[in-house]
Amino acid sequence: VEVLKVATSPFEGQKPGTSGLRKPVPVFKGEHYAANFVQSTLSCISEEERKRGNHTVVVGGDGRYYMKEAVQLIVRMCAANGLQKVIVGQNGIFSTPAVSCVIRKRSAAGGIILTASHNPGGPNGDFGIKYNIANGGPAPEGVTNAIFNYTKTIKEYLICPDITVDLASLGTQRFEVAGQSQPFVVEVVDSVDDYLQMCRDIFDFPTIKALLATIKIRADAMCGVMGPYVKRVLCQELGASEDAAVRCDPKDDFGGHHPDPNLTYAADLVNTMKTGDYELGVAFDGDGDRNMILGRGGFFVTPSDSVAVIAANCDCIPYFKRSGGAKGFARSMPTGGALDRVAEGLGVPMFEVPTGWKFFGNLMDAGKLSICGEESFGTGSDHIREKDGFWAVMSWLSIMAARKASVEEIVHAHWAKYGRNFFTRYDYENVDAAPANQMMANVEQLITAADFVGKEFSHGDKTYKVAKGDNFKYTDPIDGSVSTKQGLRIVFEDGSRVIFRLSGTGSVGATIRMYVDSYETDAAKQKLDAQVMLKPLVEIALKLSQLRELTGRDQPTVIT
Ligand code: VG1
Ligand code: CO
Repeated sequence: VEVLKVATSPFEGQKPGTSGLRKPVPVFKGEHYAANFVQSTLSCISEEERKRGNHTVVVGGDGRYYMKEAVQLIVRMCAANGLQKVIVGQNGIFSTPAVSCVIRKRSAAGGIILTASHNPGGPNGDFGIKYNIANGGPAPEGVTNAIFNYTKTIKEYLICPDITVDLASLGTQRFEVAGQSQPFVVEVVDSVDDYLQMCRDIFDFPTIKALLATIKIRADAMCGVMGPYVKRVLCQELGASEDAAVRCDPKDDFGGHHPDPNLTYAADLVNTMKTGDYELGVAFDGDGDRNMILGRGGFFVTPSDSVAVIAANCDCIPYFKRSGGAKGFARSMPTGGALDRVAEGLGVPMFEVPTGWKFFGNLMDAGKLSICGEESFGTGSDHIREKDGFWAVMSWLSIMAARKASVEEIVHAHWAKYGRNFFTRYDYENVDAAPANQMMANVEQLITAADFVGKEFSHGDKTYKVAKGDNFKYTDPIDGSVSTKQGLRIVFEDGSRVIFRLSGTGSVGATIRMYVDSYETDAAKQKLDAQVMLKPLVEIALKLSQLRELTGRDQPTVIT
């Protein structure tokens, strides 16, 4: 096949956000739009990285609308750009954690993941392209900045338009590319196999299987990529009952819903759990890196608690037991502080990084981090370099089996031992950008003013005194790289925190996130409702930011 050089010109705004480039499908479908970004990505893989990575790139995505076209485009461009091999999931399907797993297992140079995660899909939904590096993790900022800079000056891209891959058939397809000494190889692999093998190494299947013979689980894939993984691993391998798998047929528009595992968008699961028929309810996002954990009756485990519970009980998981326990824990800055208490209790080092999984990778590669999480339903470990929804579920099953306890009992025992961090996040989606930016600017000015520390804020009978206000700045302890402006943070003297951030995963307008975290040792108060407990701080935060006044939004779109 011939290699074609296509003339193009830059598009504005091809800057990868918190997790790749995400835009509405019609934007990606525009002439040259996706090709420009793919060329910029491929051009940023150095000769040395290609060599070390066996000239191989892994490609796959969450099944959303436009994914198959994008896979063909990427294969054509990889061939034209001198890569020797592409490994792609059958029908283009790979969960995000599966791509991370396959990159590592096959020692590839990197991977290209086609997903906009929890954003809705379909012809008018979102699409996304994300590059992961050889360690299996999201490209760090140095790489995403290089890609962005390339998109600003791109003049041409390389493509082999005559290559079309049969994505349905497992096995190897070869293409002779003009001017290249070796054939270009595309290997279509089963979407689940490598991931399943990895799970076998991490967890004890017989133990989990025995547990699932006695309790019922309900797993909602929200019509995203996780359907095949749930059916194969949870049902076929581990014997979960037939009615365990719900919405497990991937749809390119996710059935018209937000494939986002939280109390709002996975309300069906919550209602099913309220029947009391199931001991464990779990949901995943479109690309399978997020998870929600519910106990019988719909008992909700906040993600900040979930990672803390897994960390505290990691001796129930063979992968950690083998290596003599955890090396370190980490959470993103806005995530509730429950994990910090566990780190303290176990004498394990603790790290706080900016929002986004890419910041955990260096610590893991350096052998300093084993278990980490984000409040945004992301939980994971150093078995791969992405958050991993299914891993979180398997971890919970392992703990339930070892402790012989229910989800609720495990969480209550955890609070009794470590105290409880109450946590909530308010999302204001699709706000006009101007007032959102104005609000952030105002808050930053207020909280970084010289007289802010020591100020007191009251609501009802609660008063909080400011200990610190800043715009979070992170220096990577491994490579020294600095990331600034990672969220406006107000810390009060009792350790309670209020944080404001603008989302970096939306595709239109602005999304404001407001996070509130507060620690409670009083056992009598630990079982109270988080919204009730955090009400004073929420009101203080809304008032000092003037969020309602500036955005015109009385209520958030989503509360978690
Ligand atoms: C959000 C979450 C963040 C997460 C990111 C990617 O980012 O807050 O914690 O890492 O999504 O997750 P933002 O910038 O919108 O707050 V996923 O599952 O969308 O890849
Ligand atoms: Co996701």
